[in-house]
Amino acid sequence: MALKIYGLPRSRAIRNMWACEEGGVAYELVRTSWNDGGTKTPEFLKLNPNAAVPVMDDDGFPLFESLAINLYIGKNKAKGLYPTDAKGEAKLWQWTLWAATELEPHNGAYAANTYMLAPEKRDPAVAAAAWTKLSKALGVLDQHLAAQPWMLGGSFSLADINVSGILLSIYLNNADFSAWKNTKAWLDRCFDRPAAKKIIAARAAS
Ligand SMILES: N[C@@H](CCC(=O)N[C@@H](CS)C(=O)NCC(=O)O)C(=O)O
Repeated sequence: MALKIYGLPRSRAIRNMWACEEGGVAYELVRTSWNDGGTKTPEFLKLNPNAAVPVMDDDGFPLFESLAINLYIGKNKAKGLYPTDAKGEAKLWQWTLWAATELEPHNGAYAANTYMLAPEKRDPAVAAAAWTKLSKALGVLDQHLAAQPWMLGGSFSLADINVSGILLSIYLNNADFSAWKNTKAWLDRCFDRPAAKKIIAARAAS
């Protein structure tokens, strides 16, 4: 049975779709929205009591949190995305947790108050404060990427998906990354990959 991903291409489920596409993993996207009560049904809440997408169901094994799902897919299902040595694995965890804590909250606040919320609900001051905090993290990322083309060194890995996947939405909505040349070039490289183009097309079509 194909691995099931509950969510929509215009949600964090896109990170899991990307990992599956990159790693040659067969999956079924079970289209589920939080806007129509889809995440509040008793069946859904058994899979994810947080009433949020994505959630994965691998033949009866449920897992929530988009980046944890990617770590599971990368380690157990995908080909060529997960480091084969303990130190590489630790660096993947480091960057994944960094992305979840240092990027995700500021990225979300910036996106919500720049283009996601209805115009009358956006607060430019919150957007500006979020961008300032995001800038600090982007500076760290830029310095890291000055020395190597991909997050873990010479080749693309799950770390690239987990970090760049968080920035995908603001990238597609014209956030200005010009102050971070290495990061901008890396984002261009990440999102120009065939698997990334496929999920970006699915997002645009949805
Ligand atoms: N930390 C969670 C966040 C999940 C999340 O907030 N998902 C959004 C869609 S991208 C959602 O389902 N929100 C439910 C709601 O707003 O009611 C993850 O990365 O999976």
